Amino acid sequence: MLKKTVLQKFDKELFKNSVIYNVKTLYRKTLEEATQQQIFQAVAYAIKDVIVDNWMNTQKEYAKQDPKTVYYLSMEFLMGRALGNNLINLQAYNDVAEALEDLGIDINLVEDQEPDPALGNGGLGRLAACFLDSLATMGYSAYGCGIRYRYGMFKQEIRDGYQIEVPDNWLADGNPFELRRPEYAKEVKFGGYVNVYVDENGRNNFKQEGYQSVKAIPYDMPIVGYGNGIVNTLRIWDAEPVECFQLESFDKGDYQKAVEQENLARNIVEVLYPNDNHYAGKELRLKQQYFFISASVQEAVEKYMRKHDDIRKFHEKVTFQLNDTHPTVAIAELMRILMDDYYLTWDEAWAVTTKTCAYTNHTIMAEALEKWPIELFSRLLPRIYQIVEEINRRFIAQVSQQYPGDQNKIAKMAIIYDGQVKMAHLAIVSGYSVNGVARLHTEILEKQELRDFYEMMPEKFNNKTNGITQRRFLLHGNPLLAQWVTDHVGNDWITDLSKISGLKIYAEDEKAQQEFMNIKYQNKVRLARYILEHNGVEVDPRSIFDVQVKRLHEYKRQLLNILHIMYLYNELKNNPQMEFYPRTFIFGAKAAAGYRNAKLTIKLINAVADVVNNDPSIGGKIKVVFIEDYKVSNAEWIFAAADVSEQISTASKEASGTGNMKFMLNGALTLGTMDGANVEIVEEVGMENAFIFGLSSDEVIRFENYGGYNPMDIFNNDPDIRRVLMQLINGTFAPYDTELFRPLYNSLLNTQSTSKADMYFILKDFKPYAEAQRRVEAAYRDEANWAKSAILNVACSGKFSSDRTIQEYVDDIWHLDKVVLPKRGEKPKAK
Ligand code: GPK
Repeated sequence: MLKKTVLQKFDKELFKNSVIYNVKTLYRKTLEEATQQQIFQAVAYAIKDVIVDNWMNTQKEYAKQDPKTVYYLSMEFLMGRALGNNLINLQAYNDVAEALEDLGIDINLVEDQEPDPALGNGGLGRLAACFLDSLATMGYSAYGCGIRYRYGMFKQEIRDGYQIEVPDNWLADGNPFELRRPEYAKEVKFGGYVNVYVDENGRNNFKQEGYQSVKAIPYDMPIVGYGNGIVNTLRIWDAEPVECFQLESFDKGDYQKAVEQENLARNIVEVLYPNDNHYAGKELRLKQQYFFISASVQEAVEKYMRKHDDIRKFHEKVTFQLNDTHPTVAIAELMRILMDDYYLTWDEAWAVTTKTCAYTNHTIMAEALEKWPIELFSRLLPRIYQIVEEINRRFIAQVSQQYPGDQNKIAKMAIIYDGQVKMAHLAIVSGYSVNGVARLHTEILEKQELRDFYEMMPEKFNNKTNGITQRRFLLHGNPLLAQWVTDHVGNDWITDLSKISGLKIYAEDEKAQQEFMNIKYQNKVRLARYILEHNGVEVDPRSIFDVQVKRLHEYKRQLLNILHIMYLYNELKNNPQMEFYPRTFIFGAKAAAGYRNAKLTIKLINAVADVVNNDPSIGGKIKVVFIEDYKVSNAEWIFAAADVSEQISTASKEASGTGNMKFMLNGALTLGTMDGANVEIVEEVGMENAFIFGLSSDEVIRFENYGGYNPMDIFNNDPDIRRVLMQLINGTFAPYDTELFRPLYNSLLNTQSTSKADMYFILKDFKPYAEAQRRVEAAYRDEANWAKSAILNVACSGKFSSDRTIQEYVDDIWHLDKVVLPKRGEKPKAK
């Protein structure tokens, strides 16, 4: 077993012995006999041993220093693989790679054995993961709190061009990094009714009775800070049935209840809902929300009370950040605990709660807003509902006072209205901070979506432009470029990305340009190999790699991209001699299982790929690749290999985007609309180093407010567009079923029962997009200038580190204390 910490000198022999020992005790095997998976487990346990030392030390130090702690409450943590990242943050990656090589083991193959922990859908869940990395690296006390889904985001297989969802049994081989903590189990109660009893002190006691309960068992995952010995905790909750009844004493009713409770426990953490930016209103989803929130809030309060005596000062040591509205029941749950368990008055409990909870909004898409029917909400969470009703009653009184006689204000702002509980309103009214995730997004919240709330409580509103961790998305994902950056500006960028601006002076340096393009080429070769292995498609690493990877959603407009590819293909067929720089269009995207147009778009991409990739008459100038099962682990390789970053959402719809930042960090040029954080990316790198096109968010919002536009005018007047659209319904890409893509055609041209024609302005932006794509091609032909722009993108990406984002959360919202660990063997300094 390892005895020293990796922060002290890495002991190679000790590590090798530890791996051999683990293979023996875990599997009764020698290294030669062990499978790849078993070697992965043995390596992971050897590293965990090191991490646990640091973990214990960190928690001991936190107990001593008692810093304020943030609980990042989130339904999703899209962590990605842990092993490589942990090694990076322990600053032990190269040493371990060497040690494994001594043993005849390739570290890449070992890393590749780990299933991606995919407890998230996309941007929102990955943001949570980046934030945890930054919090640990910057020395802030933090817990991530979430759900240990038995099945995470589904695995995607493509069969006959269609997406097939395959269950993600990520725990099949066990998760070596987690620790089960049964001593912190909590009971969570659902259903029943609330009775009021007056106790001996004359106080009202609210008791939930006739309920069903579930036992919540926490599993802890270590979150390793970079090079600082700090290890924070991601605490994810599993569900187990409560052991509840003695066999002799149960009658029929007890038996029924026991069975129901067991089913509840079995179902509740079974699977992640695979919806991104979409509210489905399922009862089980609300159960999941209350399940992990009740357990997390109970634990936060208990932990606080173990060391403090005055619950009225809870907010001085604890803050809850609500990652979207999904955890918003935390507000009422905290009120409940403060009043029912600690006997605070309403006003006392409210004073604490409103200084503890803060809310992040991640979207303005109407279909993503959580609005629970009263019937469902009150049946499942009767006590919580009472509390929300009272919050609502008091809030409405306040609105009436401030806007006398304005019924409309109440209709627009009430928390409970029209038979529904509006979770965003609850979060805004009951928290001390409301933030958007990019400047433009926050402005739209203030001026449009949340205007009434902004008017009434402007002091709560603030912007926190998203960020990403450079440790995973450059240092781990792109080791060649990371080394090159370090060679030019030193390695401070790893914990202070602003330092990467030192690269600017190399943008016009011919040698630097050549080195950069060479690294990009090698990364393209690496991705080409992956694509050949996984997709059986051969792509030319000398072509332009033009990439759109993100969840499939109509507002993200993958359809615009593929329609444009169809248009280019038509152009090439018309004129095979035309100037055309070879291009590889790469897509990666999962569609929500029930999202028809999204799934059909995947089929269209693959159908176009089939035709284009196999048409000898275009001489391989266009290749279209749909990468199966886009996930964090292959994303790291994809960003590293990209030349062009497609960020083409309908302006105003993408709250921020974070993939855009990962591409930029890896030296891809943005082809995008003025949406989300693209605005700030362009502000940093300069318009001349990006390709911007299309409607502005103001223009989009104006169209929306004044009845849209008529895509038929474009269809009638533009033969190129008309031809492409006709190809959706004339069998060009589906000769066996000419009606296959009719729904996509209809979405663009025919007003549907629930939506306008071309709601996302694809036809309106089509020609500007095609024109921007021509600029891309022209720019790429000038290799030196392209390299200059690419280097500048890397150099100007400093703002988009999640370290910067977290520091802003700390300064403006959380006010956490920075923790520095004393050097081992040193007495800690007095505070
Ligand atoms: C927003 F509302 C949601 C959601 O349900 N899921 C999700 O991933 C994303 N998001 C936004 O769509 C992105 O623009 C943003 O960068 C990301 O959240 C993180 O803030």
